[in-house]
Amino acid sequence: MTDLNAIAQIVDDAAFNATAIPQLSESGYAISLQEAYEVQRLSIERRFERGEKLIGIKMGFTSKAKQVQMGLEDEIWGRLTDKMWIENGAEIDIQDYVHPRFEPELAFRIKHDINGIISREEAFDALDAVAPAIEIIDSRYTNFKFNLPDVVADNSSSSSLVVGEWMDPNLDFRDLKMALQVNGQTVQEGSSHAILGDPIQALMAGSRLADTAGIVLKKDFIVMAGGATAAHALSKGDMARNCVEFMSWPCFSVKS
Ligand code: OOG
Ligand code: MG
Repeated sequence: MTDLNAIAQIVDDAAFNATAIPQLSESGYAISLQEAYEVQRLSIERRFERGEKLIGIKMGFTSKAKQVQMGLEDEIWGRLTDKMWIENGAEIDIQDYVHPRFEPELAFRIKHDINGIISREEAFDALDAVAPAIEIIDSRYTNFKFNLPDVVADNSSSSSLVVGEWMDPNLDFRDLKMALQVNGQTVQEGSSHAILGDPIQALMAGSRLADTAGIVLKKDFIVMAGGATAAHALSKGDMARNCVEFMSWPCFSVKS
């Protein structure tokens, strides 16, 4: 029997110490996708024991651009904790990460509890606000390479999030231009349309998938919709931002 607790400790230690580990699938820990989600749960339990709190969930591989970049097609999700929150405009230290990348996203803030399969109307009904956002992902696996169970066990590469100004959820956010910039230069361009054709679908998918782990999306939880473009690697001294049409431009810098 595979000891899922032991694997949870391996991925959690790697994230905590920002050290790369070999892929589980290549180090004798061949686990199923279902087991990988259990490893994810157990690894986040360890964070809770250190005092972290659940603040929401993130969706992954909700755009073709991300699927193509990583060579994986299935939607995945991960858990977000308060320690992952980076204030808009703040500075991060690359030493706290293995090999961080950033990607342009939208964030949703939940108004009232939702769980399981919900309609588009129910999703909008439960939507308190929408904001432009950046996800900083950081796979704990060497060379940022993994298969589906590997990445899911590693909390779907969740690392940090930066959220811009919260806006009225009635704003039409189906097709907003997004541009990732580093030091004023555009490095990725896309549209929110890339996120499942309509980003509200990411909230619906999040509600459905979180329910498989018994998680209710509660008031004030955040749901990250997934990257609209491929992710871009960060280096010391970078000033990174996500320029979203009709929205504020969340940003952060990387300490030199
Ligand atoms: C997995 C996480 C994917 C997204 O927005 O698609 C993700 C990865 O690419 O490392 O966060
Ligand atoms: Mg993401």
